Amino acid sequence: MKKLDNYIGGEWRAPANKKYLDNFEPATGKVYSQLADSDETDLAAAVSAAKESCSAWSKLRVEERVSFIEKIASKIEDRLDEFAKAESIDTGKPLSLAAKIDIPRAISNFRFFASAITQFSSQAHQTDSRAINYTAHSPVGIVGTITPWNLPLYLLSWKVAPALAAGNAVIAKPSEVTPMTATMLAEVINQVGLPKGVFNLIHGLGPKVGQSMAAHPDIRAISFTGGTKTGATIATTVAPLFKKLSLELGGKNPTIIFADSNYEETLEGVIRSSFLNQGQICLCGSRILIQKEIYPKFKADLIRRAGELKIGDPLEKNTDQGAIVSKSHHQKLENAMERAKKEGGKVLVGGKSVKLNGRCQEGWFFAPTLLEGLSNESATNQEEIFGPIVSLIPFKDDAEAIELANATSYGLSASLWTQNINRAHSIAQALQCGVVWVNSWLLRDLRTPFGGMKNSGLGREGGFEAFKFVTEQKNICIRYA
Ligand code: TXE
Repeated sequence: MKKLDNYIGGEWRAPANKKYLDNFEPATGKVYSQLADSDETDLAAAVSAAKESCSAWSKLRVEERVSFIEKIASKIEDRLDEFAKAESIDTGKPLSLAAKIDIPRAISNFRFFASAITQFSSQAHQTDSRAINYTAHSPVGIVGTITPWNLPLYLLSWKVAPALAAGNAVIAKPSEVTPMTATMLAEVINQVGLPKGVFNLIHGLGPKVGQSMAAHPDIRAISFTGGTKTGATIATTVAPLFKKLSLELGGKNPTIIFADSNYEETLEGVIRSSFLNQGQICLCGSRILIQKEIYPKFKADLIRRAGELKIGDPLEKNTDQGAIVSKSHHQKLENAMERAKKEGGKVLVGGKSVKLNGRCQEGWFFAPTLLEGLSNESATNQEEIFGPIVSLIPFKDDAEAIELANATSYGLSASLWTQNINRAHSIAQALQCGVVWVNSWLLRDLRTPFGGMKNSGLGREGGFEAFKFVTEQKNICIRYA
């Protein structure tokens, strides 16, 4: 069975304790590889390798760093099919999705940040006619990335690329549930000859080696994407160390549909924003707010479309819905369904696990589910479920839509469907969240700031925001006579 080791100081290293964790294929429920169950000894080795390398890396000319990062992008592109298959097997997501979105977006993350760093400039401020100030940006040193299982390579590359481009060394800890493409990224990095110690990969459990990363005083910035509870634990550990922290956490995002929207476009957009990647994307809309005039018709069409989604082997071409990432997450979805029913929710379609035949008979599948009849205050409509379970809620007018949309402790994203431009602007301004899509969803421009408000996170990544996060700013004031 394939063993996934750590990549430290340019070498593949078994964990010091020689312990490994099982890695499951969600579509079959079977163990298919093992990953290092690292602890603080492995982390100490990674920190020491990163420390040795970071000064020389930061002093390279920008074009030299850029050239390495571009090579990483090209090598992933050369192996796109292999990466996509690995991502699909590891996560349970349809192969077609990994091939169309996850891996191409990871490649463009590396390309984008390689190009963006050449445009990153400092500010200068003239003080009357007495002095000039300029702001210098220097890399923080070692950046730790802790990433989740839903978009493994995509989110890892989103953090690693800007950190490397800005001259930092990186210690990356991918989710223990999906370690495969991070290992392949380390292979690629090894092939392109990135100086040893600049990129280090540590596998293992969050509360163990992830926690040690948060607590390590020499890792000066932590970029985390994952659950809100985990984010709070990390924030508590990091606070007295005054390290930089970026938290991209969960959401309970509203999808707001007005009677004046383009009906067919909206229907397809909402099916996508509800169920893409089995609803396991922090940006998925899980509260579907529908204006009363079109509620009965839109509901009927959503039921029809959700029922048409093909649940199947992720490796098959025509599969729309693959497997749920882990047994424990699958159980969490079943528990969420029980709770929804107890709260008085009516199941319109789905609502249960699905058994497949053949290769996938032991896999963890769940039907795309639409619920109605739950108040916005119910736990189902307030707590992140992170799966293919969404709830329909009718609303009367703009004011009620805004009130319902904002009545949650989260504030990550929203999507808004209307053809009235005034309404689009005024509602977008009133929504309490970091990202608003109008007549679209998951349309991305890598230059834009990304992150959430309220319990959805802290700080922004994306574009120059990412560079500001992985660098320290210093103002230099020069007085002249
Ligand atoms: O994520 P965790 P889990 C949400 C979603 C899901 C819930 C829990 O609602 O049901 O979170 O999922 C590492 N110190 N999202 O438990 O634990 C862990 O090893 C340091 C939303 O799988 O947050 C992994 O690498 N690190 C989400 C990463 O944190 C720790 C994506 C994320 O795992 C740690 C995933 C600790 N104490 C889940 N504990 C999104 N925002 O996209 C765990 N980790």
